Amino acid sequence: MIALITGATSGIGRSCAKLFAKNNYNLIITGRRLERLNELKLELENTFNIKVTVLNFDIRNQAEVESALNLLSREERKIEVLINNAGLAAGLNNFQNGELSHWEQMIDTNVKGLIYVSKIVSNWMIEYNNGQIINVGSIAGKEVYANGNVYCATKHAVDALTKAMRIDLLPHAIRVGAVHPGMVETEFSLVRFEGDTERAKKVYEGLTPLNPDDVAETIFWMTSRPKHVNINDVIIMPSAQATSTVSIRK
Ligand code: NDP
Ligand code: 8X3
Repeated sequence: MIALITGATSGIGRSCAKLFAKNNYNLIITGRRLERLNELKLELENTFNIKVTVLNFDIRNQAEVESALNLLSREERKIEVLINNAGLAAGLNNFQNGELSHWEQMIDTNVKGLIYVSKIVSNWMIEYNNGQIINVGSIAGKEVYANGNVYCATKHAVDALTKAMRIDLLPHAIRVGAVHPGMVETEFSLVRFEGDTERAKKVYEGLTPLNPDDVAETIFWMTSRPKHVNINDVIIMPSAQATSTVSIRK
């Protein structure tokens, strides 16, 4: 069994890599930080008796995505599970003051990157008449919150794409679903606030956020259902968070 996980250098993607490795999947892991990918490969291959293939690319660059995926052997292309996880939020500004470069980065990563990878991998899945795709959306793909504008739009697009892919891939027995988390403590806020650790810490102050393993376990559960069962959609929130903007803090 092979799982391809995008954005495995950190957070939810890294947790998925560990959990799927523990469950005997061979892995294809991707990201821009090559050193982290190689460290993870070494750790997982030494701990579990599995094979890990590292693909180092910027998901925003279609040519890079294509040539990296084309490096995979015929055997490695038999991907059973694709986890479209790579993504980010950049900034938290109202629309009128938003930065175009942030918006482009989010659209190019969260939407276009997901499309580039999925187009290639879904065609391999069609060839083998087998496969499951899990998209990592967000509660921001279900609700819009103040200053979330373009990040929310990209995650609404992930929600729409999940539904569209499920319809189009139905004749090929490819299952498609999404997981939409609320607050998860990863490098997400550090990235969003461009390395401002104090501001990032404040996001999770006074409540217990999800941890990346909580989300990985949900994704693994979705992929370990029997073949006749597809989990279309899961929203997973910290117990202390009711909506994007309503949470209870001590
Ligand atoms: P992290 O910042 O910890 O991880 C993000 C991952 O995405 C990294 O592995 C990063 O790899 C990869 N990535 C980002 N940009 C690119 C790029 N241009 N090319 C290739 N890979 C890229 O955040 P999370 O684990 O929290 O985020 C994972 C997903 O979960 C995202 O889609 C995010 O939107 C979503 N999410 C997160 C929530 C949260 O509160 N944390 C809540 C809801 C959804 P590298 O930098 O090495 O390229
Ligand atoms: C990340 C969760 O609420 O910060 O997708 O948008 S939120």
